[in-house]
Amino acid sequence: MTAEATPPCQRVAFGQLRDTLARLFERHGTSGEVAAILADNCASAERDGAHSHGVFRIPGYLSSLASGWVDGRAVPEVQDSAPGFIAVDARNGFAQPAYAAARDLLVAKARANGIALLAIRNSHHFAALWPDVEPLAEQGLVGLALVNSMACVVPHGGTRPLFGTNPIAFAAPRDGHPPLVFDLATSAMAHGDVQIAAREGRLLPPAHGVDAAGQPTCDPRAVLDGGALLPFGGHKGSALSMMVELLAAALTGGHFSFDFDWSGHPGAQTPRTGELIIAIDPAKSAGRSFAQRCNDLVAAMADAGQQRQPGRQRQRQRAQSLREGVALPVATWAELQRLAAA
Ligand code: NDP
Ligand code: PYC
Repeated sequence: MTAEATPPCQRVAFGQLRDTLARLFERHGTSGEVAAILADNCASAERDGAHSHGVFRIPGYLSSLASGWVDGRAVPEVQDSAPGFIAVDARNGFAQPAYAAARDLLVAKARANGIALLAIRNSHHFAALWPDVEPLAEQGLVGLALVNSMACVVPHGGTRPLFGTNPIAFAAPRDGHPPLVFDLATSAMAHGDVQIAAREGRLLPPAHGVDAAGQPTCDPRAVLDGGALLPFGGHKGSALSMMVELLAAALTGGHFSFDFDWSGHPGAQTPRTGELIIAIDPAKSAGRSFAQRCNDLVAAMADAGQQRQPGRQRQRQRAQSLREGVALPVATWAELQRLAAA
């Protein structure tokens, strides 16, 4: 396998990228409101260097929209179920507009009660998860989000794919610093990164995937072509992935990663599942300032020799992109502009 040479890049202002993506989504079947939300999400991922969920995902979004599998004009239905529980039916639309429709209520309930849950069902999440929790921490809340996806991960010791790549994202406020955020797939690798490795002609690290016969492989094409990923960390990642299926699907009323059928919609790529978001107000704690204690922990981790805090690389990339523009391959930017005009 020979790796492709890096293509020539150019810098595009974040706002210009976001506006172009908004036009693109709207031209390809979403409402203006949904287009603005998806565009901001996708441009933010590209800005922060989260390449597996930035503009790389655009063909998948458009293919799903064109197939009729997802409704880009869906208007979510918000149900105020209990003092600490909100349920949203995304009505077969994207998860982010469903979240946007209930976000203020989630924050208000978390502040009033100390904790609140937002259970989104009948939704499509095709994006990075950190945008769903980072803004909560910027408002002083602790945020936790879980989403399940499509069956492409073999449970530990199993023989066929069942779980999704099922990410978990967490954000905590810090005193005088940007929030502490992590966002990780519970599979050994995100499915998007397998696709990028295949496109770029790179091998996967050992013990990440199996081929269609269930044999270990480092060939990303073999993983994509009937093979599967493994959970990260053996039985431990597998248990976390199981938890995500239960909380993001069973608790919300969404589909498990293995029980939606998109075979009638050739071209469908966005998983139709669910998402659970939990917001906690640390001001309700009787302890010292949570945000200060978060700083204490980060300092102790650095003191213990940890060189890189989760989320730090993404924040650095964001700062550079906002200063210099978002780096995009010249051909990719031209294609995005073409699609936005088409
Ligand atoms: P990574 O393994 O790249 O990163 C996981 C986390 O670990 C990040 O918070 C990252 O911080 C941090 N990190 C990475 N390397 C180090 C290090 N050396 N030391 C300390 N911290 C580190 O993420 P994944 O590949 O697992 O996931 C990529 C994206 O894919 C996520 O945004 C996820 O939400 C998305 N995804 C979405 C799915 C969906 O269904 N919508 C399904 C699966 C994945 P930093 O950000 O600063 O690099
Ligand atoms: O990268 O694993 C992934 C993924 C699945 C759905 C959206 N992203």
